[in-house]
Amino acid sequence: MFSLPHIPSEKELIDKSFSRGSKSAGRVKSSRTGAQRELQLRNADLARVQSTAAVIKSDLTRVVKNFPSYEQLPEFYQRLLDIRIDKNRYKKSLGAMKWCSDRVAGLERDALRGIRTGDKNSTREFLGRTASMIHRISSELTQLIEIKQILREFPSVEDLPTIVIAGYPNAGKSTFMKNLTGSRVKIATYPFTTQRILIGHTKLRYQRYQIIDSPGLLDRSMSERNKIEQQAILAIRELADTIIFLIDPCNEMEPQLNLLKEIREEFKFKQRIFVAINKTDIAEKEIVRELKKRLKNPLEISALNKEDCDETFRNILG
Ligand SMILES: Nc1nc2c(ncn2[C@@H]2O[C@H](COP(=O)(O)OP(=O)(O)O)[C@@H](O)[C@H]2O)c(=O)[nH]1
Ligand SMILES: [Mg+2]
Repeated sequence: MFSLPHIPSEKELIDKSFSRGSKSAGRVKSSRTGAQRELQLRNADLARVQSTAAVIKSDLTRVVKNFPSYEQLPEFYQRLLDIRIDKNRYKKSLGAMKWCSDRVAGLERDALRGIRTGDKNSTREFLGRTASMIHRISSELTQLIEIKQILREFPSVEDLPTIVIAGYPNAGKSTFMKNLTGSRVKIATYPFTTQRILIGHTKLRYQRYQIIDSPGLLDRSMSERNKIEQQAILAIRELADTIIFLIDPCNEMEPQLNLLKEIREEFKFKQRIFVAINKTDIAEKEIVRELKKRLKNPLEISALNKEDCDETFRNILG
C-alpha cells in the first residue's frame, strides 16, 4: 500500500559507498609513469571521496524523501503505529538520516579542499569519519527497517461501508470472516491466533463491503488492554460502521456479556451492533436458551456454515 524505499543497514551502506569509491579511484589510476603520477593519485583521491559521499547522500536522501513522515500518514495508521512504536523515535530516526547526509556532505567538502591543497591524510580521514558517522546512525537505520516492516503489514483500508467482527478470543470471528469473504485467515482451536487486523471484502447488490477480522478482546478495562487488543478497539472506533459481536456459548458467559455491554457503551454513537450466538451446532441447548433470554433477539448461527455467515450479513444490512 505504501511504496517504501530500501533502507540499508550500517554495513550495507559502508560496503556499498566505499566500494563505489574504490572503483572510481581505480578508473583514474590507470597510468603509473612520469610526472603525471602525482596528479593522478590526487585525482583518484578526489574521485574516491566524491563517489563515496555521493552514494551515502543519495541513499539517505532517498530514505528521507520517500519514507512517509508520521504526519503524512492517515489518522488511522498514525493510531495503529502509536500502538506499535513511539512516534518520537520515528521522527528522530528520519531526522538522523538527514543529519548524517549533511555531515557527510561537510566531510566531503573538507576532504576535497584538503586533497587539492596536497594534504596527504585527507582521504583516509574522510573515510574514517564517514564510517563513524554511519555507525552513529546505525540504530536509527535498524529502527527504520523495523518501522518499514510494520508499515508493510498494515491492512489496506478503503473508504467502504465497514463491518467489524468482534468478540471474545476463540468465539469464531476468523471462521466467520473466512466463510463470508473467502479470505485466507488463520483459524485455530486456541485463542489469540489473530494478532492483527485483517481485512476482507464481500459484495451485496453491487456494493462492496469491507469486513474486518479483529483480534479477540477480553473483559477488562481499556487501560488494561494489551497492544493486540488495542488494535481491535482502534478498528472498531475508527473504521466500523457496524459491529457484529459473536458470542461463544462454549465459553464462560458473564465475561462475554460484560464485554458486550462495555462495547455497547463505548461505541453506541456511531456504530450499529448486532449480536450473534455462534457455535449453535455444538452448544448446549440450555445455555443458548439462557443467552437468548439475556440478549435482545440475538442471531443464532454456526460460523462453520457458510450459508449462516452469508445470511447473517444480509440480515445485518437489512
Ligand atoms: N463447532 C463449531 N466450531 C466453531 C464454530 N466457529 C468457530 N469454531 C471453532 O472455534 C475455534 C476458534 O475459531 P476462530 O475462528 O479461530 O476464533 P477467533 O479466535 O474468534 O477468530 C476453531 O477451532 C473453530 O473451528 C462453529 O460455529 N461451530
Ligand atoms: Mg481469530
